[in-house]
Amino acid sequence: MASSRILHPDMEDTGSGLDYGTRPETLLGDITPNHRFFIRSHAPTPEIDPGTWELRVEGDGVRRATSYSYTDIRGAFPVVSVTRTIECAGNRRVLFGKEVGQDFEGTQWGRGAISTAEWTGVRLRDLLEPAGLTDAAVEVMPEALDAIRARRPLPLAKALADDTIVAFAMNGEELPPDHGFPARLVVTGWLGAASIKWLGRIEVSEHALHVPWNTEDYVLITENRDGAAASTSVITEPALSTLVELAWPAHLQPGPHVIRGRAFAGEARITMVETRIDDGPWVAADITSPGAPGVWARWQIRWNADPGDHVLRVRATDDRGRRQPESTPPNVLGYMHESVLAHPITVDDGS
Ligand SMILES: Nc1nc2c(c(=O)[nH]1)N[C@H]1C(S)=C(S)[C@@H](COP(=O)(O)O)O[C@H]1N2
Ligand SMILES: [Mo]
Repeated sequence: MASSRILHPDMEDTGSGLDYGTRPETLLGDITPNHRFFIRSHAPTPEIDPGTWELRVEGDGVRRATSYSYTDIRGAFPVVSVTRTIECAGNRRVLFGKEVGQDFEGTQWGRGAISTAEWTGVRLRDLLEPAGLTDAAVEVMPEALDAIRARRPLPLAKALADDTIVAFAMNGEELPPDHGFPARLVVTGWLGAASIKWLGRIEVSEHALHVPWNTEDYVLITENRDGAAASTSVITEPALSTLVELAWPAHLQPGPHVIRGRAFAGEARITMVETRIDDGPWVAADITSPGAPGVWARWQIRWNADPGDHVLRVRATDDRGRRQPESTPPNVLGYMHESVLAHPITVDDGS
């Protein structure tokens, strides 16, 4: 639906025709404005009439199939607003490929598949409750109205969490078509693929559900040396990561600078961010907004830049004691890149 696309022209174009990244150097506040929030869509944005739209809750895990109109979603349940970061599991795939000397298929993301919004909507559990969960219900699967019927199950506990919401607004505006109008799921601290857009149906199941997005896509597949699949695991949380709010590569004038960035730890909390310039020591950055589980933290450093070519490395630590590693073991689909990045910065000679 190109007519309603609100995308800023400076977005990172991945070349897929559907997917656009947020340029880190354009970030200003905690929130990513709607027109710069990254877009990851596997099929074109469906045109949905809110007047006839309905959201069905059904499956063997509920006692009564139930259906809600757009008016019900907007007006019949307590409304909550939560600020949450969404990151695609494939973020940094191009940089991952360079690290391991491999071309990964899939959306060619640089650093742009991560953004943060204040989402407003209703709790998923408030929509499930009137349908009457059975004692044996184990999974809840949101399903989309797009051409691929995008869907991915959540364990019951995550579906019932306080901050798992069906959002109808984003940063104080009606949800834009590309981000899931009329309603999308927002799942805190999990990979973007859990946050299904253009909701049409929610299946509650008494058994585990197997769909493309937890069997073929959004799974970590590792291979033996002979190319045979060695293991497959379903991705839930995204990688521990940081980004620098500069272009890649960056060009700066010599002299004092404040370099800013973000760090994200999925369901965990960032506790420390360290930076290192060239072969210098690791130095703790100032954490200027502490983030929270599901929300990126912000950090900054002062740097007096000398002319020449430099490399800025940044690594985050979270409250589970994880720290970003120097390298990431490859997986077939190039997900979950978590290595410390060597950000190239050229400082002009000032003449
Ligand atoms: N219906 C539907 N929901 C979807 C997708 C999709 O293609 N179709 N993409 C998922 C993926 S992989 C990501 S990373 C997020 C991206 O959300 P955004 O486009 O609002 O940034 O949406 C998720 N929800
Ligand atoms: Mo994604």
